Amino acid sequence: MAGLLEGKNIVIMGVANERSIAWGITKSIHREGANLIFTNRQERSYKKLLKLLEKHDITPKLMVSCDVADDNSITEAFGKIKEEVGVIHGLVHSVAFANREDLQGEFVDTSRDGFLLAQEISAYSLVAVTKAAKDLMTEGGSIVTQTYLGSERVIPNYNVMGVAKASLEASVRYLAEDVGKRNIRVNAISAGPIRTLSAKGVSGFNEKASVIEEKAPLRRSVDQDQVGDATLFFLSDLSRGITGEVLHVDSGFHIIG
Ligand code: NDP
Ligand code: N5H
Repeated sequence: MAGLLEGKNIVIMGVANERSIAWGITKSIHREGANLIFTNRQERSYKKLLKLLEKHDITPKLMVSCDVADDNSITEAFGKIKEEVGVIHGLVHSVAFANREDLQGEFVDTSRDGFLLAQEISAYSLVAVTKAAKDLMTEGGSIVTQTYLGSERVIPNYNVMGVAKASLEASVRYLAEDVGKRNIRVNAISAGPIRTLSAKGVSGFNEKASVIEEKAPLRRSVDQDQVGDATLFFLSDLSRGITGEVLHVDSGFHIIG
């Protein structure tokens, strides 16, 4: 039987290493026959990704550098993708950043610069890459981003990132309306805590992860493969009637009061 994404060209932004959520997504969509186009910011991530692809015997269609903080970098990256690949059918946005000092203590102490930086990299970047990607999605498409429950509730230490994720989720809805007429869908996955490079060293992670195992309906933590399969659903035709949605992949934790 043909894979769910056979012959589809999918751009994946945000693989830093084997623990990245974007790597879980890569494995799911590779399994279903997608052609993979990767973007990285740091050289270090690019090298890690090269090794990972080799280890898993995956041949990417293209790898380009892209810093979402820089409009020229986005234009160049999507220009190269257009040149080398032409049409794309999907985009995975798995990128966020905030200063470490803004991920502890009280939200009220967030600096102007820290607030704007979190918004720029973690929310505006989705707007900027959707603008660039939509012109390459001439056969329709699907865009999927990654969010966290801290957008809906006050979760200690998530602070500036919670406000950025609220902005990201609202952007998903506004973007969904804009690009819907081109048959492009925009959705988000709200994942439970997963130990990744980003999560490393931020206070409060262990506590949040253990609460899932105790309190979530499924009483187990979430992993990259589960997020990968849910993202695959959004990228595939199985979700063709869904846009502007935030889907929780969190063992059901968000329904518990
Ligand atoms: P990773 O650290 O593996 O991935 C974060 C990625 O963001 C890195 O690949 C990094 O690229 C990229 N990035 C940061 N700044 C920029 C930039 N300016 N331009 C381009 N890329 C950039 O962590 P995760 O996999 O955990 O994070 C992926 C997404 O999942 C994030 O949006 C995060 O908020 C979200 N999420 C994570 C959860 C978790 O528990 N881990 C839970 C819910 C949501 P580079 O390495 O090249 O710098
Ligand atoms: C309640 C929690 C725990 C506390 C908050 C964590 C927030 C993490 C998100 C941001 C994206 C982490 C971040 O920006 C770290 C950087 O300051 C430092 N790290 C880096 O620069 C590394 C090297 C690179 C690869 O990282 C990035 N981002 O570029 C939330 C957790 C329970 C769940 C969670 C961890 C959510 C989330 O959004 O990631």
